[in-house]
Amino acid sequence: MRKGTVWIYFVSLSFSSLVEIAWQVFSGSTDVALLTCRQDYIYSAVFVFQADKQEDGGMMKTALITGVTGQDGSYLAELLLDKGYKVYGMVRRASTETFSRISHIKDKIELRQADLLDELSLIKLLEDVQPDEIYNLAAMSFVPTSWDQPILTSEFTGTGVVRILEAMRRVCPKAKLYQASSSEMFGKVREVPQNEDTPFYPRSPYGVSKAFGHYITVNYRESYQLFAVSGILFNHESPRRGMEFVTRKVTNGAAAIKLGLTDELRMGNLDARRDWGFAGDYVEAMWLMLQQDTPDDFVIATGVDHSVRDLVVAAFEHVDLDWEKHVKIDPAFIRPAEVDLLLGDASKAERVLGWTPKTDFKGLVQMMVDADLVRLEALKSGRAMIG
Ligand code: G4F
Repeated sequence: MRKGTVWIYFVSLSFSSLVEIAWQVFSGSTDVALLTCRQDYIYSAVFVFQADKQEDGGMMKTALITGVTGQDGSYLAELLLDKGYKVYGMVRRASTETFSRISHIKDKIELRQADLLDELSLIKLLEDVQPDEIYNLAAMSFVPTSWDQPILTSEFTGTGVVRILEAMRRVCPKAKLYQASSSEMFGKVREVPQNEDTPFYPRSPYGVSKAFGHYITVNYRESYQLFAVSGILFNHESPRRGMEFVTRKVTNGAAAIKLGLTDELRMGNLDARRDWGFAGDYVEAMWLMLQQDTPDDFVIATGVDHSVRDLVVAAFEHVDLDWEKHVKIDPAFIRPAEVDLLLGDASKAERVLGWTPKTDFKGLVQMMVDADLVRLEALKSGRAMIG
């Protein structure tokens, strides 16, 4: 449904005025819904529909983001607001929900409660919001936790996708849906680098659940002709990354040691290799996927891999510390099954979407260490801390 304002005018019109209005309607400069006639004049109730417009004169689009409080959700909400979207964020009614990442834009977006575990809540949400674009970013996203809570992970990260697709099919089949798929689906990789045709071999309940979410998105696209796409994003990080993920753990650790707040950083497997990019760059690719004429899936990556050890070296070097004096290996952080190497080939995204990453590995690590230094310095000196 189009969004906008309906203006109602009661006027008497001559025949020539009526012709003028009719011309405007057919030329698309306005929408007039109803005219009624009486005697030799035409007494008209004119319903004029004025569609919401963006600053550039285009139609204002409505987007719904699930997982809006997360790293990607917050960057995507900023991007869509900049582009003139009306942005709705779906939040769960959970006592652990944190709003710190969107506190700076909370007045500009509308938060609505619904839950990927509750189909009816999703149907009601889509009926209320009538989105043009849906970005399904919500998931249980920390890989180690998926071994502790495999069933809950499969409900949120896997079955949750079919719930939102089913709600979209019933309520707004003309909307466009972005599904956040993950390079974790490649797991024990079948080829290097990985592209859209590389077979999956997930190595965790999280990866298995994401593979289900990916395939059900493709299946609904092919079965019901929905505009539903899957973005296979490789690891993407930022100063808003959760502390449990390896990049943030390392940048926060290096900053804390530099400031004398601690002396040690306990780590797991330093040999694992990842293709790390900046989350702010990657949300642009999500948006571009929904601006295409035909739905398709894309790998989003930098095409450069580094080891966890490289990450540690880069972070500690940035604050002039010798990492070997501070980093200890702790078996508690070794996973039951490891993904040794992820390296993406995003050439299709470059060719079709015109997307390339803007931030390299060194720039990303330095940005994150610097942000942690600022935050921890404020904490150390007793000033208020957010994030
Ligand atoms: O930062 P991580 O926890 O990310 P992981 O497992 O690659 O998953 C992330 O990226 C995926 C995209 O490929 C997303 F789908 C997913 O939601 C998440 O965002 O771990 C990266 C690597 C692993 O090999 C891990 O074993 O770092 C290794 N590592 C070594 N020591 C550690 C640690 N990881 C964590 N979290 N903590 C450590 O102490």
